[in-house]
Amino acid sequence: MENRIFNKEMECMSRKDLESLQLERLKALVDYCEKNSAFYAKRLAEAGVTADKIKCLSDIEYIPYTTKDDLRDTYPFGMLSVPKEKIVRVHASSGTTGNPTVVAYTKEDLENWSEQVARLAMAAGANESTMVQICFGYGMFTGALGLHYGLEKIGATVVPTSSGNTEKQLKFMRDFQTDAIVATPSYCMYLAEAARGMADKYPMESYNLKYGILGSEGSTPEMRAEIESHWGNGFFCTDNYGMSELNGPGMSGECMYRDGLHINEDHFLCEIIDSKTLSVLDKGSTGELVVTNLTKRGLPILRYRTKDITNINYDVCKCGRTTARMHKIIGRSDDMIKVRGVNVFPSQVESALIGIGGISPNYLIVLRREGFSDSMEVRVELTDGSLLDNYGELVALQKRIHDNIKNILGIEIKVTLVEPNSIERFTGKAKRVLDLRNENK
Ligand code: DLL
Repeated sequence: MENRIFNKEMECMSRKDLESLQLERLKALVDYCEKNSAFYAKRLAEAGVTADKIKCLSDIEYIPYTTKDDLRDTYPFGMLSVPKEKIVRVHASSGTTGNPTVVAYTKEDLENWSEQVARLAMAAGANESTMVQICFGYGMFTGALGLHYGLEKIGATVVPTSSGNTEKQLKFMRDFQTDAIVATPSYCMYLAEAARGMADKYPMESYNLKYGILGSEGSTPEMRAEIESHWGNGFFCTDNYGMSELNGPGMSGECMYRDGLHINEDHFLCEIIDSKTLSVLDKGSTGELVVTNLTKRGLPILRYRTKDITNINYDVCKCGRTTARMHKIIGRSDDMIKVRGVNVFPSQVESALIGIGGISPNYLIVLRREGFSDSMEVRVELTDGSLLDNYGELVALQKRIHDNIKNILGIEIKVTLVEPNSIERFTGKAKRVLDLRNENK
């Protein structure tokens, strides 16, 4: 894979120059928020912060954190900093109870976003002669359109197949001789497995896939190795991180050396904090990632608590980029799980069970990797064991629970009704998720 850099000036800047650019952008952002955002003007005034108070990067600590709840509480447009007519795109997070988190972009925000994604896509191996199939679902999710415009910016040929329709995906891959795929690691694996299943008709050599720009969910090194060996022919994949609140994909991604995810630091100022004490930790420590989007204007984000756990390495990479690299996501400081690319909170399952007679509030979510895709089973306890003998009633109850949960999460699940008192009880925090996805790997 060739080592090409999309924006050398920004990606290979000296740390001193980068930090002064970040400081300049941070001051401008605080000033902008004071003047244009009713939400932040109030927050900043309460904390006694003005742009003049920011004299060095660590002065960011004067600024209060922003959380997902802030976005939900101000749903849909309470955090906009421009009149609505200046907004040219809106996205929203997947699968949340109550109000989703809505994010909005001005024209300038979209240009910055495409630039951020273009840099990471090139770091991942794409260039103007790449034909790339985007297998993320097009829609309110940021993954597909984010990669789409970033890849077009570098001149790659985008094939917007979206997710699903496996046979068609594979047909296009063979017929177009697609070079690269954009997908979640699990969908990439699923496609590889499906391709192998048809190998008697279409041998693996009929594909030309060279690399995968993967992201939106984590993958262990073992899983990555398995995906690569399933595609074979030297297939190589990189990990890409982002979140809707921070534009979407484009925040960080791996280069060919795969030794951490390069952060677009001229746009994203990162801190690592202790999730319990909320204090900022020393450079190199592991903790919760907090990000300020220095250039976002439609819906600015100051010190956003991502709840994702990682650490940041500031050494210069072998690829020549000077941008810091974050470790692959190690975990979450809350209980969010990602299932087939969708964000799921156990509390959503809980809310789906409320009001249904004949079941107790005890449930267990069991996650498995089945046929290289995630499967989610929800075990729910009956209050009356005799129901187990009444097939008709049991099936009706199961269907009601299934439909309630599916409506809220938007993904297919399996519901299993179990005997009274058969789900483990906890004296402390209940463990509601049994994640078996990396077992036997
Ligand atoms: O998943 C944005 C994205 C799309 C990133 C495509 C990369 C590629 P959300 O749907 O808002 O946005 O989900 C954000 O997903 O807080 C992490 O917990 C998780 N996540 C995203 N990328 C990774 C990754 C998009 N590479 C949430 N590794 C984040 C592990 C990831 N977790």
